[in-house]
Amino acid sequence: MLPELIAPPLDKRLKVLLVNPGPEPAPGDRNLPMGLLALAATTRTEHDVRIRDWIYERFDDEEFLQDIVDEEYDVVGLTSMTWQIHRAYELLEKIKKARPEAVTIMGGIHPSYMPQEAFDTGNVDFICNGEGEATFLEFLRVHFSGGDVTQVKGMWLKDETGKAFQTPKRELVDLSKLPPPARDLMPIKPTLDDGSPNPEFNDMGGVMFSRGCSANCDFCASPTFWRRNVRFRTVDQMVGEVEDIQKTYGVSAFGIHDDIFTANRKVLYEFCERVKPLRITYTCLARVDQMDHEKLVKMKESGCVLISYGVESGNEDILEIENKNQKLDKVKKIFALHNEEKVPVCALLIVGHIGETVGALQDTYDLIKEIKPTWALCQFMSPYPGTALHFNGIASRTGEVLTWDWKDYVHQDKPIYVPKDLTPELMLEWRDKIRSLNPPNPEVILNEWTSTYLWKQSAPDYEEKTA
Ligand code: B12
Ligand code: SF4
Repeated sequence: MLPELIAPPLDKRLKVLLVNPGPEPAPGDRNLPMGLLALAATTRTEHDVRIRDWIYERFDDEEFLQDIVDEEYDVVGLTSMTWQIHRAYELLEKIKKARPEAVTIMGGIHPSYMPQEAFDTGNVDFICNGEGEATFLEFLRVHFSGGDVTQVKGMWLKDETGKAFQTPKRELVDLSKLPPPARDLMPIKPTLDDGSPNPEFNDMGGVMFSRGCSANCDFCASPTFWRRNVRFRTVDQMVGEVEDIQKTYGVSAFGIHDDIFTANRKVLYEFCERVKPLRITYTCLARVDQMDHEKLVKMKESGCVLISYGVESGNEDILEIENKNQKLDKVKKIFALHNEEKVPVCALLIVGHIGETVGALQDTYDLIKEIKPTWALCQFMSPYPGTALHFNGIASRTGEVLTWDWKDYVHQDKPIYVPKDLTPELMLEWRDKIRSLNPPNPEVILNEWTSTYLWKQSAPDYEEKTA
């Protein structure tokens, strides 16, 4: 299944707990923790794995800790993006106190880039650096057989003084060799207490068919994390997962979370052809330079009801400074195609670009008025770990970073980074001005990623399709 690992399987199954610590990214916003589900799928081939997810369970910390003690887990692993990290550290402190015998390991984008910060909490034993499937399985084999973990590629370890050091990078895995994500381990009950169907089951339609993006935008962590290497699962795997979700959970609305779902024409067309008879609806992300009329029509015919594009800014100089490699003519062309074909389209925008001026913000405003997206989502630029903005120090050189307290990175309700020619007040004013171009429906804007509301609105035959 995976490339050969440096140690043989253990002769016992470990008890492994994988945790999504929360908090919720925005009120009511939930998404399957796809990294943990992928990790659990390979790990359970050798160990007993359970997933706990605060976002879905809202567990009481005391009950959660008591369960860890009662179940006597050997390993507790937490995932974390930057906006979750304060909650992850809080939980880890409690876990270490409640069950010091358990090995604690972190993974995900934040600890991969901020290992020293994580080790300095005193509650993190090991960190998985980057893609987890092969690294975690190999780590468990080596550590629990008393082997030398410095030989395990893809790890952050700490020396006797507590200083973080990394083992060599691990080769990325062949996605066609991985089992489907372990959705069945999600702690979501099929029905509510009153016996009615649990609406959270709709989230089971969150899927990821590829990893990586070939572009290199300064504000994105994907290029470093996935090394600009775009890998797809096979179309058999993609369609099989769709069918399985439909059959098991009765869900026919899918959110495809790949960085650029349209990157491979052959894979895309085969997928479209094969899902057409399944009568699903789906949303996805793409780049305008990875889209054209033929792709759009095929996608529409196969059930695509929304595509979101990183439009980012209406000023080409800004796009160039930040390595977006995107031309406004192409943006205009693709949005016109969407409006012609009546496929809803979302423009993802950022306020507070490097070098942004009021004039450049006006350009963005004018662009949105011209291209008429179904709606525009507008966020503040933030120097997330893993982005060039953070690790190359670009943010600090080109403006002021108002806070490095990761808690402030959760809700995105105020500016975090302010470029030289702007002020926080101007950024708020322009964010609201751009947002005001949206239809006045906050429900749609808040739940863009997961809302079946949107799909119902945009696909008039939705009820019929899913009946
Ligand atoms: C889907 C997604 C979301 C979803 C939810 C994700 C979730 N499941 O909870 C939503 C839409 C909510 C979301 C929101 C945001 N996201 Co987001 N998101 C993604 C996306 C596209 C995919 C995540 C994913 O599932 N990856 C696939 C899995 C396989 O990878 P993974 O989770 O990293 O897991 C692997 C390894 O990390 C490791 N691993 C992970 N956990 C663990 C744990 C252990 C114990 C071990 C051993 C290993 C391990 O093994 C896994 C399998 O290989 C990524 C980009 C990307 N392509 O990864 C951005 C990304 C993670 N998001 C990002 C950002 C910035 C955000 C936002 C802050 C955006 C914003 N500006 O508002 C918001 C959140 C806050 C808010 N206010 O809303 C950044 C993260 C940067 C950072 N340093 O944290 C990314 C990298 C994109 C980017 N532009 O740079 N996001
Ligand atoms: S912002 Fe989008 S296009 Fe740019 S590197 Fe990230 S995923 Fe790729």
